[in-house]
Amino acid sequence: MEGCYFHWEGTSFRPVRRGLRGHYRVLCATAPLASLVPPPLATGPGNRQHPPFAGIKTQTDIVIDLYTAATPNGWKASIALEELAIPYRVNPVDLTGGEQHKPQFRAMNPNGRIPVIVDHETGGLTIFESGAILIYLAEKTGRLMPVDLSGRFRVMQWLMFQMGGIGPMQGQAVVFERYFKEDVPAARLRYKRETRRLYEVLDGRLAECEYLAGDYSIADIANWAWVKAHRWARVSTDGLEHLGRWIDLLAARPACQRGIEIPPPAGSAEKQTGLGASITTE
Ligand SMILES: N[C@@H](CCC(=O)N[C@@H](CS)C(=O)NCC(=O)O)C(=O)O
Repeated sequence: MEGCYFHWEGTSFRPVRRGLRGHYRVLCATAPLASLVPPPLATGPGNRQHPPFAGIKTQTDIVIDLYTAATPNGWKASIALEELAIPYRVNPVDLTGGEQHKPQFRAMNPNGRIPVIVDHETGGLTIFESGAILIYLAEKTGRLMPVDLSGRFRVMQWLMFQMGGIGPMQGQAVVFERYFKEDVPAARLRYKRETRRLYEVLDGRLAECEYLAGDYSIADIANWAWVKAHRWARVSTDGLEHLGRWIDLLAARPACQRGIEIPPPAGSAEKQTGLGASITTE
C-alpha cells in the first residue's frame, strides 16, 4: 500500500497554454488508455488520437510525455518540467479507474504508479519513480542541481529524505486519517507524529539555508510538493517558522503554481476522498 491522495481544490478542467521562448510547453491529452503508449512523433495516423491543443503546432514540439495524476508525486514531475520549460504533453492517468494497473501502463512502470515520463529526445527512454524523474530532468538540462560532487549530493540527500521519509510517512498519515475503512488511532498517531518530526528536521535545515540544498533545486520541489499539502494529512506546521517561510517562497514561484495545476483538478474534496480510498487502501 503506497501513500497517495488527491488535490481537492478547484473545479475547472482546461488545457494549459503558456508561452515561453516562443513555444508552448504544455498540452493535456485526452487520449484513452489504449493510447497510453508514446504516440509517434512523425506525422501519421497515430497522431490523430492526440489532437494538439492551441499553441502546439506539431507533435514534434513535444519532448516529454508525462503520465500523471493530481497528486504530490505527480506534481514533482510537472513542477520540474515547468521550471525547466521543457515542452511536454500531459497524459492524465485515471487512478480511480485503475488505468495504472492496465498492461499498457505496466509496460512503462511495472509498479503501476504515476508519474512516468517518456523522453522522445532520447529514443523514447521511459522513466518511473518521481525521484529518478527529477534527477533525470536535472541532469538532462544541467539545471536544478549542481554539477560538483558535494553540491550534487547535498541535493541527493534532501531528495532521498523526501522519497524515503516525508512521502511514505505523510502518505500513510493521509491513508489512516482519511481513507482507511477502520479507524486505527495508533496508526494515525504514529504516521502523523513521524510526519511532524520530519517537518521539524526540515525546519531546522531551513533555519540555516534559504533552500534545502543551498540553491533552489529538485530537493525543494520534491519536499514542497508534499509539505504544501500538510493540511490534507492533518499535520500541523505551527511553530515551524522557517518551514513556513520556505513554503511561501516556493508557492510564489510561477512554475510551482502551474505545476500543481497539472493535470487540472477534477472535483470536490468529498469526491476526491471517496476516490482516494479506492486506490490507497486496496
Ligand atoms: N515511489 C513512487 C510512488 C508513486 C505513487 O505512489 N504514486 C501514486 C500517486 S501519488 C499512485 O500512482 N497511486 C496509484 C495507486 O495507488 O494505485 C514515486 O515517487 O514515484
